[in-house]
Amino acid sequence: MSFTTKDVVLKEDRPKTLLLQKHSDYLASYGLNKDDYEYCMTEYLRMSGIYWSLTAMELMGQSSRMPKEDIIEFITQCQDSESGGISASIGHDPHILYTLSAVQVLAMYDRLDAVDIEGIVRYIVSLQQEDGSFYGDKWGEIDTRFSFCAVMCLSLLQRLDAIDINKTVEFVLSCMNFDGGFGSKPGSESHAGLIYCCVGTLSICKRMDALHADELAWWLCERQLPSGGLNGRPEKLPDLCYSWWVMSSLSMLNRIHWVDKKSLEEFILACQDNETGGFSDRPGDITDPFHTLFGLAGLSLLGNTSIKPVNPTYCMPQETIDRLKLKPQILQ
Ligand code: GRG
Ligand code: ZN
Repeated sequence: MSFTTKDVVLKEDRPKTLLLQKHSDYLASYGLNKDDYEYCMTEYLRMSGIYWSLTAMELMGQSSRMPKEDIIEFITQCQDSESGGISASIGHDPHILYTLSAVQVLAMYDRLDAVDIEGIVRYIVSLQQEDGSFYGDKWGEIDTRFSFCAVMCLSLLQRLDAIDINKTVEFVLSCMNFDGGFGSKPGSESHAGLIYCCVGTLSICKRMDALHADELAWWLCERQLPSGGLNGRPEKLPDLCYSWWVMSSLSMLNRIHWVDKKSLEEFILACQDNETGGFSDRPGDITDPFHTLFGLAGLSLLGNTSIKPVNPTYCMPQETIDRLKLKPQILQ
């Protein structure tokens, strides 16, 4: 029996420079044809799609190419007047994931006044449980992703005081594993995406001291594979989005230098499509706005100066976080 590492091999003819103009054109035209198959199939996550595209455009200094007034009008139509929550598309059920995406978009546009803020606060408060955890919506699934959405959303609204922060932190810490990582609920396997959510929650709640920083950063930097790319847990293939989930976590832990930045940058650049524009999960795959945001945001964390600085906790431009006077904690 042999133990082979699951990885990809970067081809010699891969993109090696950043194709900014192509990415801006790709995102500007995404969704212009409302009958497009892929656009129709992603209606159930439209609000997050808008957040991924707008944030990527902001980081490239190209957000004026997005239809601002249409987006704000769409968001107001997605707020449910009864619960106060926001849905992914008009007529869908509200969910904390899309409520967060909508608030992030409005915060970037400095237009939080466009929605009923008290309604959003009421919605998030209604989702917190006795043990400090959060439901994602009225159907009652619990996940540490939803704890992160709750605190990020309320902090952007300057209303963190509305929930029980001590219990929120206590629940997240009950999901910490022996390896220093976190899963989706107590006892669940460590996964880089959920580590980002839990570290992000502690960053916003200013409780980073509760982490086992060295063990956790060690587990995170072990996600790097020979191709330079990162996987989300052991024995898995690399995927560009982990350049965000892993690197943002290491950045909050102030240990970004624990990975080989140069080979990671090469992997990220290799995930660009030099014909269509945009980034994909792995070199040669089809591009999408989700991986396009995390490719650009990952490069920003690595110090690429042709992209604006991104905040590692919020995955939003640092200038927005500064304007809102938010100070998420970074380990010193
Ligand atoms: C503000 C950026 C931002 C996010 C909001 C929703 C959310 C908070 C975070 C999601 C974190 C998460 C769970 C990311 C993981 C996404 C992903 C690639 C899941 C795939 O998991 P598997 O098990 O794939 O299908 P692997 O890579 O393990 O094979
Ligand atoms: Zn991915």
